[in-house]
Amino acid sequence: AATDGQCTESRRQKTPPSQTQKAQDRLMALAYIGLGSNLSDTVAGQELDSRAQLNLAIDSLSAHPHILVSKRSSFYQTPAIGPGEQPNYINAVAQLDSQLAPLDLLDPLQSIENQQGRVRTVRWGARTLDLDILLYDQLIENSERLTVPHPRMHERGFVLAPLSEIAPDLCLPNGENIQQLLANCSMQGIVKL
Ligand code: A4P
Ligand code: MG
Repeated sequence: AATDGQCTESRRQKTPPSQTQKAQDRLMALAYIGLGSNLSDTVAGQELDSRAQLNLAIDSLSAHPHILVSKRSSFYQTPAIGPGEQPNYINAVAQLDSQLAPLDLLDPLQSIENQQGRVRTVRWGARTLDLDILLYDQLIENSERLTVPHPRMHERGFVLAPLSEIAPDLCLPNGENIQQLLANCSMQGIVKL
């Protein structure tokens, strides 16, 4: 449907790929979460590198009673965008099926960030774990706590590469399709692991 770079129909997947107890037959929203880390941290006495941070975050999301992690991308090593010298990031994207309303989904994401030693100092500074809601169905929201779609996702290779891996036909609410965005953004320094 997307030959001219625009999307004419929503490609929202109505049935999650694996029907678990959690999914049952309630109405599910499909959300995409961006995961990023460029610092190690010590969690419960164990030193976790960036990959381990992302794995632990995905495990914590899966353990939530109202979240089903239905897809996850590969990990990507990406050069940091932000101030000063920073280590490379590890980035990934997960697809979630959930009945949680957008702000109710943000709460567990922020508590997982906090559990994993997230300290907020400078904007775009190095971090142990960042969990962003990239998309929530075809919702457009601009409120104090939440902007969806994520306002910078369309220009960032570290988001678009893993997102297109798990959702190659995805359309944004403004009609842009992911292949078009991907073709127009820089992949310099991004390595699929
Ligand atoms: N918030 C608003 N919308 C959202 C959303 N869609 N998802 C609010 C999550 N949170 C959202 O977030 C600040 C506030 O944004 C939250 O309280 C929430 O209510 P934060 O995580 O504390 O701050 P941040 O992530 O430093 O800010 P920001 O502006 O979201 O940063 P970005 O744009 O996400 O950039 N380079 C590489 N290679 N890889 C990365 O992953 N990430 C960043 C962060 C910079 N450079 C990077 C990467
Ligand atoms: Mg964030």
